[in-house]
Amino acid sequence: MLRILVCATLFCALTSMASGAAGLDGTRDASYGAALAVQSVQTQFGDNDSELNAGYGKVEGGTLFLMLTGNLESNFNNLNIFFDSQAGGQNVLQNAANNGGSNPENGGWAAKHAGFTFDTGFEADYMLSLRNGNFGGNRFDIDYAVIGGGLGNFLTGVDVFGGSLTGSNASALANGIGVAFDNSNAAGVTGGIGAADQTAAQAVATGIELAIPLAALGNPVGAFKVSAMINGSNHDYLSNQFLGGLPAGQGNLGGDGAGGFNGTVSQIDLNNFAGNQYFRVPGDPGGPAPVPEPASMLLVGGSLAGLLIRRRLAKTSN
Ligand SMILES: [Ca+2]
Ligand SMILES: [Ca+2]
Ligand SMILES: [Ca+2]
Repeated sequence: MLRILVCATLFCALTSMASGAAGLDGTRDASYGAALAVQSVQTQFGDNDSELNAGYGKVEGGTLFLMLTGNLESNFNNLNIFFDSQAGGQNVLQNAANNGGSNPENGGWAAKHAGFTFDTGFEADYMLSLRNGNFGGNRFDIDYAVIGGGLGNFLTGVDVFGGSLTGSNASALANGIGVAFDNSNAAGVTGGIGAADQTAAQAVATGIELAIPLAALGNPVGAFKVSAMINGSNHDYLSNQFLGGLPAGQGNLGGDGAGGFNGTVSQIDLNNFAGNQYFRVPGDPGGPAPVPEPASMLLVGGSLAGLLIRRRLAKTSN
C-alpha cells in the first residue's frame, strides 16, 4: 500500500512538471522572474520599431520558455537568436555547406555570416530567425537551423499567425517550437546611442515569446547560453540591439562594426565590443526539481527500499 502511495506521489510530481507551461501569448508573466539580460544602449534601429529591452527564460517540463521584450519592425528585419547549448559548435560562423562551409542555406544567412565571431566562450549550436512584414499579405515567419548541420538541416514556418503580423502559434515549426508576438510596446528604451534606461527596459512586458522543446536544442543539461540580435532583412546589417547588450555609446554595427554597409556581417567580432553579447539561461531556475538521473533514481529507490525495510523492522519489533 505504501509503495502504491509513493508511486502515485512521484507520478503527480512528474505530471505537474509537464503541465507548468505559461500561456504563450507574447506577454511576460510573473513566473519568468527577474531579467537574465537588460538592454544597455538605446536603439538606433527605430524606437518601438526594433528594440530589445530585456531577456527572460525558464525551463519547465522539458521546454525552454524564452521571452525577449520589445519590438520587431514589420519590414522583415531578422531577430536572430543563437543558442550555445551543447559542447562544441561554431565560435566563428561558417558559410553555407553549398559554399564551402558547413551550415544550412536557409534565408541566405550563413553566406552573410561567414567569419562572424561571437565572444570567446560562445560556440553556437542552433539558431532561430524571426521576421514579419507584408509580402502577399501580412505574415510572420520563423526559421530554425542546426549550426554545422549541413545543407537542408533547417525548418521553416511561414505565415505562422495566419495572415497576421502578430499572434500566437504553439506549434509554429515541425519540431514543436511555438512562438508568440505582441508588438504593442511603446515604452522601454528610446532612440539613440546613449545609455539605456534599464528601469524602463525592465518594465516592458510584451514582445517575442518562444516555447522551445529542449530536444530542439540537443537536450542541454543545466545552464546554457543565448545570443540575440536584430539584423536587417538580408542578414547584412546589424543593429545595435543585442542581448546581452552592447556598450552605451555604440551605434548600429552595420557590416563593418561601425555602421558601414559592406554586404555582409562577416567582419564583425563581438570580442571587440565590451561585455558578453550573450546571456545565460539557468536549466531550471527556481522551478521544480529536474527529473532525476538514473543514478539518483537508484538512490531514491534504495532509500525507499530502506524505508520499507525499516518500517517492517519497526512493525516486527512492536
Ligand atoms: Ca521604446
Ligand atoms: Ca556549443
Ligand atoms: Ca563582447
